[in-house]
Amino acid sequence: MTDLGDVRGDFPLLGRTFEGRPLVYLDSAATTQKPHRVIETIDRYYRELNANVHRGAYRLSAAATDAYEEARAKVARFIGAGSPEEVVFTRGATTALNHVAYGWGLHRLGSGDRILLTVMEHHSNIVPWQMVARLTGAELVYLDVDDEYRVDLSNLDELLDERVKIVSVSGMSNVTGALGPVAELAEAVADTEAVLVVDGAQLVPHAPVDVAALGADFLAFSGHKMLGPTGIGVLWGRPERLADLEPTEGGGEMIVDVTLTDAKWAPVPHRFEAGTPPIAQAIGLGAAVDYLEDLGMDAVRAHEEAITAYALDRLSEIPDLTVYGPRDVATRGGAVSFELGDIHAHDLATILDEHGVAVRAGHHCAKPLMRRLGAVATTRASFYVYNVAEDVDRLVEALWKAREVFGLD
Ligand code: C6P
Repeated sequence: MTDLGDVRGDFPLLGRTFEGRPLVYLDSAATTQKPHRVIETIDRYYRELNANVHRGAYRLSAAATDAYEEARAKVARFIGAGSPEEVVFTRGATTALNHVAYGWGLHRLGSGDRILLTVMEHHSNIVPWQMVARLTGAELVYLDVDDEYRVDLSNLDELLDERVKIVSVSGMSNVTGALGPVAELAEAVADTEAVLVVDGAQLVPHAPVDVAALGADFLAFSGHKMLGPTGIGVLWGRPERLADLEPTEGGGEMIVDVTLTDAKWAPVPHRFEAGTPPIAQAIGLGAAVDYLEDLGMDAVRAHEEAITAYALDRLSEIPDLTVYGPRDVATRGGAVSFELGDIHAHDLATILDEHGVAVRAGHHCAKPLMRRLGAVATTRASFYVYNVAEDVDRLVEALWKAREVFGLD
């Protein structure tokens, strides 16, 4: 199935059993498991390196600062950024998107302006824009999805007029798995005044991303969805965009001078990192990036296509099962949402859990998309580097059991 080899042994949690059954972890779109290398890096940081960064005049603090800045450089290299200064550490993708909404949108939008989104977005790429629209009088407009669950670009020319100042799109849906039309939007936006923001929370962990070729102005993603710890994420921005972005949080670390009435911002990216940053988490993310680079992101993507194709095939054997997502694996990632007859998504997830299969159920923080799909809730299996064909087989077996339990036969 894969060029990755069997990496499961690198992930201690995957050795857990539930009532004698080995865990089948199919919720990596929510958060991924962590390899030894990440866990050990964080452990070592607290044992050997712990000190605050950018402050202390002593060697331990200098070493912690070096490790923190080295993690920034690793992330920059991983996404093809021109320099580490293009990488802002945040709490996660959500915080990164809020930085752009409040640091860019709030200062530039006004009544008559528009923000163009898609109905496929996660709440993190809708709600901050709604909040800023409320404050500025700007209006939200949306691209729809088509019958294949892809963003429908047929009325893009009509919607993308001079009123649109921000376009923000997901690189990959956490519900349907559909890839977002980033390249198409980048091309369209290039002729306008609008900036393009990409929510890369699901894209960056699962496919090679090169910001030099992406055509975006800003890219947001989360460390915990790419084998790193929670509490760390990234906002990448083009240097000229970051230079014009306003900080949204004030405090220590983000200034070069403060008087009783005024403050002068520190250079980018530090002006966006007020307060003590998530040091151990950033260093842990650096270790996750090392691990993914060793696997190779092309191989990660190839594995995802293979396991998703296998899952879609096997799921098609089950009567009454509806998959909400594209069939062609070249146009999608490994988040597979489905409904089984009229079984409620949560009931189904509970039965799957009884068989050791961990999946997510609900609206997946994408209520507008769920409404558009006509589903109140779906059950979602999502795959990552450590999933193997047997995991899919266990899911399918458990779904047959669920059919029995709910009398679907
Ligand atoms: N989706 C899921 O189970 P944070 O919570 O900041 O790390 O990531 C937010 C986010 C933004 N965009 C997309 C496309 C996402 O999938 C997520 C997180 C998780 O699908 C939790 S709701």
